[in-house]
Amino acid sequence: MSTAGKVIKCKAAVLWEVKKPFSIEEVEVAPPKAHEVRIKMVASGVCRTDDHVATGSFVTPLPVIVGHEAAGIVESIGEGVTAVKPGDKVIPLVNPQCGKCSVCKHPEGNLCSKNDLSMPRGTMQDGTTRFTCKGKAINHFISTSTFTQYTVVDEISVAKIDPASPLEKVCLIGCAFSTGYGSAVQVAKVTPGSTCVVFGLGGVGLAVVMGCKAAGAARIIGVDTNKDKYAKAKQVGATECINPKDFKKPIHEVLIEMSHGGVDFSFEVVGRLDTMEAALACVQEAYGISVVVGVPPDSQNVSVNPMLLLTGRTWKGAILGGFKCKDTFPRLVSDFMAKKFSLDPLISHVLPFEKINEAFDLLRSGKSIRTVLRF
Ligand code: COD
Ligand code: ZN
Ligand code: ZN
Repeated sequence: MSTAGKVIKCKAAVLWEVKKPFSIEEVEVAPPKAHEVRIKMVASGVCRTDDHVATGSFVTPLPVIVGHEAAGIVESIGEGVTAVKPGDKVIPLVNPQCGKCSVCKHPEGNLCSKNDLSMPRGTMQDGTTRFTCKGKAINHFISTSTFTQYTVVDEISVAKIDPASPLEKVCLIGCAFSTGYGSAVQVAKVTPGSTCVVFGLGGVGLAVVMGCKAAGAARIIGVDTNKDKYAKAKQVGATECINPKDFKKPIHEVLIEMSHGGVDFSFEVVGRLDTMEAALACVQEAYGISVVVGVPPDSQNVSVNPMLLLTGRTWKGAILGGFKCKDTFPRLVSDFMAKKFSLDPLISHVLPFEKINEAFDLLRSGKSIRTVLRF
């Protein structure tokens, strides 16, 4: 029996309060309104940004259904939807692409003015929610909300992908993979034969290494304080790995020496101010490019000597690898299907959706790279 046009009762992980576990509840998911799409979830990765909501360091209206790195199948569509139809495989988009705002029309930049990231409202574009639990409206999260068997997103926040793609893998294209890979190929625009440095070899850092390799970098130096991260980094393309604790000199000086005058590209994928400064200082002074990928601690500033920039360095950053997601995600899925890169190195655990709190324990203890929840 078709569920189109009807309220769907299903299970979702609701975060009622910060610093509390997720609670698996029965929720009601309203049918999609005009220009909206209801999606049956198949797989969702667990990202640190979801945890930042749970700990209270990313503020978005509560109660909420978080989760944003996912893939699923369109269950039904609202009036006027043309981009997808029921049965299509899709990835929900943290960064919508309305196609009309100044950012969408600009060749660079991807933070569409319709995003719910910069000042989260926790709703659909029309300002209302589609989730109800125990008679209470439950908020959406950054245009996606994927820790639920069914979600509703705006048409501008969904990308149709290859019908043959394995959703339990390509869900990572929704965040971790694209964030890292895009930082190398789209934001830094790494060039063949170049020398790159990646600070932080977690899941996102590994995806940066993959991007540097795909772009043809000759040398990819991984920097991490945890030696256990080196084997996997080398497996995906790092040519050498170093530990700042092994040197008396500041790490940027070590890197300048190793590269005979400064590296071509550096990436900060830790989320610390001192590594951001080191990443900027280690690039070649006249043409080096440094990209901030990690989210810095709330309300803290770096202190940088402007001379570092005056000589010619470029300092940049971007959300989700700078990709215009609606245009790019289908292409990334095709590249994955064509075996241009593998997502397996990023997936350390696969768990049933109901074990979501276990997945967060794995993340917090540093035991997982990415856990994929299956529905
Ligand atoms: N020097 C070098 N490495 C260090 C240091 C240090 N001083 N301190 C810690 N590290 C290492 C850790 O050992 C670890 O290996 C790595 O840094 C960090 O990895 P993880 O696993 O904690 O984190 P990731 O890879 O999942 O990524 C987290 C980011 C730090 C990148 C985080 O800020 C983020 O997810 N940013 C993405 C921003 C974005 O675009 N978001 C879009 C929507 S979510
Ligand atoms: Zn836009
Ligand atoms: Zn994320």
